[in-house]
Amino acid sequence: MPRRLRIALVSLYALENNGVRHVAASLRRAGFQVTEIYFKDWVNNNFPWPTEQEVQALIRLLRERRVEWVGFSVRASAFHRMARYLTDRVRHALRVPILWGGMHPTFVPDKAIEIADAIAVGEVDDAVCDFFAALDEGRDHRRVPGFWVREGDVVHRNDVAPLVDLDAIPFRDFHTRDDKFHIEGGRVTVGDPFITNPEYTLLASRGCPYWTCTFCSNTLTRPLYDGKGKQFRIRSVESIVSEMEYARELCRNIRIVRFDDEVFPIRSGWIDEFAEKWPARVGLPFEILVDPRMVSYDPLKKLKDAGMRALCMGIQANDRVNQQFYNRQTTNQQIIEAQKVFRRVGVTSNLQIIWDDPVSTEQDKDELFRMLMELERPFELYLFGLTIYPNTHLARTLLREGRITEADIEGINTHAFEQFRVDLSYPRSKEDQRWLALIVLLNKNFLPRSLIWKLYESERFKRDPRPLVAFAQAANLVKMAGVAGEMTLRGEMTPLLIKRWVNPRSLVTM
Ligand code: B12
Repeated sequence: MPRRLRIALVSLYALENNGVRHVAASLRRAGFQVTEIYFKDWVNNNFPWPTEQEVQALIRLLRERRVEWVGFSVRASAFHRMARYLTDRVRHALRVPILWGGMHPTFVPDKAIEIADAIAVGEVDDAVCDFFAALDEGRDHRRVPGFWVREGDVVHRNDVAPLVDLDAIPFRDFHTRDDKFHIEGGRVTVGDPFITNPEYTLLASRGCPYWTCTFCSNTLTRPLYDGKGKQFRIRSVESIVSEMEYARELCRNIRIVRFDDEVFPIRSGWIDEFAEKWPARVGLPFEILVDPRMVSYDPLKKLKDAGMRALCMGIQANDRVNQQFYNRQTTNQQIIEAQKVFRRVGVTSNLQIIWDDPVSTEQDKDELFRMLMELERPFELYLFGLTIYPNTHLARTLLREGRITEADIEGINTHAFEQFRVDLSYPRSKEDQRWLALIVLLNKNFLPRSLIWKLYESERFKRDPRPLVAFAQAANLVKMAGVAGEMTLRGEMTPLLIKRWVNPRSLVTM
């Protein structure tokens, strides 16, 4: 049924934004006129404040499109202040109501509703159509599940909407052209800014089978949906393969597919079907994310034969910190064994570590280093800085124990903008500089392990780690050049990728 209401959805600093594309696709299917706006993109560890030119471009575009409701997708809490600023500017210029959706309003609905006129809490692929249909038909929109609505000082708080059936919602829209815009540096470009990207990202599931990791959003969404059905939902293989057939028609440059699931759904029947249909009907290399607890040879070998090129696995920290602080019941031994499996399967493994936590002792760091030294080479290492998201189990515990204040929590803090990926030149204690330099060096295949042990034992670098850090920076650059070369040969290197990752003020470690 055709609808009159004109809606804009704005993605903040993310050209990918699954959330915006899903909501846009659902609304378009329900007959609404939707304008998708991709407002700026991210650069590793650098999220500059919007310029006046960019704000004006946004306002002009919304005015030209005669938009009646503006929805901001506030995925990460660090964007809270930018979202607030843009909300104020758009509201002042156009006098239209503003809706916020995404993980941030889901994390802190009480704070978000003080700023926006309405917020979406949790998944709303279906509910968003109910919300706007009520408005379109002049019915009461204040009682729609999944939404909170503010009228002056009164807030109407509704329960979350039912979790969606992943096979029933539409694919993210890549076919609409004229309704999509990208704003960057005051320039407005028409069309989907991600359609030419060589990497296509998608989710095979929503939710997480483990959900206990204290730093993660799942410790928060799980209680939100308690008693409301199964939260970890896996798409059918048919739905995934059909999406890829649809996407390949439109995104002509796809070279690699990345599954962004919390963990890839490794279930025996499902993997068999995937391993059969993916190579036959998609045939593109792909990457997945796994947890040490689910690693075994057979399913990974099937995935490798189906085209899996690489996988990511979170190590995070050593046994003690993982178990006591992050509530991840994994062991060092499991991680060592998992890496052996990856080597047997012959798949590239990207192992991830979280640094900058407030509890790891020198002994924990030493144990982590020794465990990493035991891992069978080759492997890639991605170092992340711990970010404390509001309302997570981690934030609540650290606040209760008096180890942090509200100012350390993302939203007021913007850690994700500064040290999302660890940069060796960021100011840290001399001990941490030494550990990080050693960790950066230990997976470089061109450096023998015996050399790393010598560097580790050196008393000189314990006193002054600066030469070691400089050496690690140089080794890191050599590694980066190698990776860039390989990607160029595979046709995966693009100006967008260079812009995002080559931030000379904050070199990413790899
Ligand atoms: C995949 C992913 C990414 C991918 C995104 C790929 C893509 N194609 O979109 C990449 C790697 C790019 C990414 C980047 C970042 N991410 Co991320 N990401 C995720 C992950 C694992 C899934 C997100 C997803 O796609 N979900 C599926 C979609 C459909 O759900 P959704 O986005 O929540 O959208 C639904 C609703 O929220 C709502 N909705 C969303 N927007 C809107 C807007 C309106 C108007 C309405 C009405 C509704 C609505 O409707 C949607 C459909 O139901 C989540 C964890 C999680 N489980 O959510 C973390 C997560 C969202 N990311 C997080 C963070 C911190 C980041 C980064 C800041 C990291 C960084 N420094 O680079 C950036 C931010 C980029 C940005 N500018 O937003 C945190 C945010 C926590 C917080 N409170 O701050 C999360 C929650 C992970 C965590 N640690 O717990 N991320």
